[in-house]
Amino acid sequence: MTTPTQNSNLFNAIRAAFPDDLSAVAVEADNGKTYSWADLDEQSAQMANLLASLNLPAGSRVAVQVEKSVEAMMLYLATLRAGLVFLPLNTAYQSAEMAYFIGNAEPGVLVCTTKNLPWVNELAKAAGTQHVWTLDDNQTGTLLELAKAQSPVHTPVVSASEELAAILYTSGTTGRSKGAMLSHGNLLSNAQTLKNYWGWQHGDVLIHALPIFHVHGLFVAIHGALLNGSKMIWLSKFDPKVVLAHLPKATVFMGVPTLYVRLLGEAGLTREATQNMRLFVAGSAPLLTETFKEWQDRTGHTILERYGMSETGMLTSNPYALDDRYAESERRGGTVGFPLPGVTLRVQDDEGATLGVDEIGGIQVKGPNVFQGYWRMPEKTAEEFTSDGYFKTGDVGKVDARGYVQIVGRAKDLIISGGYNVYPAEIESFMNDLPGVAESALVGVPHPDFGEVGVAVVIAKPGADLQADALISALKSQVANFKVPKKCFVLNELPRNAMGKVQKNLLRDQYKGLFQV
Ligand code: MLC
Ligand code: AMP
Repeated sequence: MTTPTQNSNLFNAIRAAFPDDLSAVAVEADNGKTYSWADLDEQSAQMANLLASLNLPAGSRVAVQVEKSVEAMMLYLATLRAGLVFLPLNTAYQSAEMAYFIGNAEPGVLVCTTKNLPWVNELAKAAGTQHVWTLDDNQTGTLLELAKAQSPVHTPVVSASEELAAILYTSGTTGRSKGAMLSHGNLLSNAQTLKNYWGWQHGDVLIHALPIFHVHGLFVAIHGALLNGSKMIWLSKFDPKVVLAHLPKATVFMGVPTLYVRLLGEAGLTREATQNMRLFVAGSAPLLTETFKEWQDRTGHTILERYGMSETGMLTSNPYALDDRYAESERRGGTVGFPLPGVTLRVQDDEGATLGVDEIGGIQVKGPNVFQGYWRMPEKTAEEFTSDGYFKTGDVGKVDARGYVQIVGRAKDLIISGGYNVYPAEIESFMNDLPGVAESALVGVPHPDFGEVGVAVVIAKPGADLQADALISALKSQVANFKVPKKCFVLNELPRNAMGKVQKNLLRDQYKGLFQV
């Protein structure tokens, strides 16, 4: 790696955007606490000094599985400052899932809740992790106790643009989860692009209602507000009534489609309630055109839908204002808009031929936001790139004559439920290991709240008496709750084609009406 001539540490750019008045409120949390810009600076400096005091090798991972809190966000900033690699983990992951992540990432530091400490300690021991700290969502834990003793002044480590800032685990269609390695340059370029494209402006206030262990809440939302020196209204959990109550004080809201569906369920969602708002952004899963239209009717606002993924950050976006690269630039429901400035996007067929207008194929992308590869998986990384350097997203779509990108499906066997990804292969492997199960299949079917949910079909071993409820209970103790199938059916056999492949399309068709109202 070359010696960096300038400091591309993402935190530097974030810190440079802090307002001159550091005593102003940066975060207003729903527990009644407020944090000034000076608080963010000094407390993240203390945590960064604590991390630095460990003298960990460059590139060490800081794995974090904690409830959402402002302190958890400061730990992210501290990790950037210290030049280490942030590795956020969904709080829903259970010990069996965590064992894989910890074993694979071999973090130098692990931060968990006090409640999980006993089993996390065991995992840390097995992975050779020396430092295990706790952080709870009530401003307690050993991390904060240790950080308090540190200096509130810290100069960010000099980082090259290609040095790693974060690893986000994203499951594979087959096999285990892969850690997508994101560099300071990946994250910063994407954040700056979005700041301009979405017209972030002085006085903006963001309602932050998403979890902070995935791209949407951690990068798109937090970077957006911080790089604009904007205040955040920090909600530890999404509650439509609480969001409604904060709308008059805010200008920007970001959510997965389920959040919009739930807000639409509130009678208080009116033009009046949203009149102070400048921008509603949706993404992480398809936004139904009904939701898009109903939102327009009820509030007068047009949701801006964008598309992205862990490996790439944001790739496309409907326009905020006129996009002079295109003749028409309105926000169109059912599309994910145009490739963001700096992103090159093309659609190819299975033979590698680039397709034309309205032709459906695999979406491939290139740009400064595209990740550095999968952690310790060079072969998997190579498989996901074309010979001319495009990343294969696994999404299927088309580009219309006006330049709008539309996603029509996924080549990857993936269910997106309420914005969380569920990989059938992973759940099927857990189900196949349950006593009495011969084989199983998981398919995604439409759901009015979560967009899509998993439905399981299970075949018993000869002589075994399987009960659907018992299977669901058994799964609940092994995998994150959002991955548990919402329904399970015990059948005599799985539908297969002449090649012996399970015909999931037939199962999807059979169960598509299960949750429809
Ligand atoms: C919760 N449950 C879910 C679920 N969330 N089931 C399916 N899918 C989900 N997403 C279930 C739980 O298992 C539980 O069931 C019951 O619902 C109540 O749990 P809860 O924790 O109280 O749920 P709730 O707080 O209502 O959460 C729903 C939600 C949450 C929509 C607010 O799922 C959420 O925050 N989703 C956002 C995910 C996100 O940020 N994605 C961005 C990924 S980044 P039981 O049976 O156990 O009681 C990405 C890239 C990009 O994709 O482009 O942005
Ligand atoms: P993740 O692995 O969590 O980063 O999820 C990324 C995937 O979410 C993408 O590959 C898409 O399949 C999906 N996705 C994100 N945004 C959208 C969107 N606006 N519409 C449809 N799918 C989306």
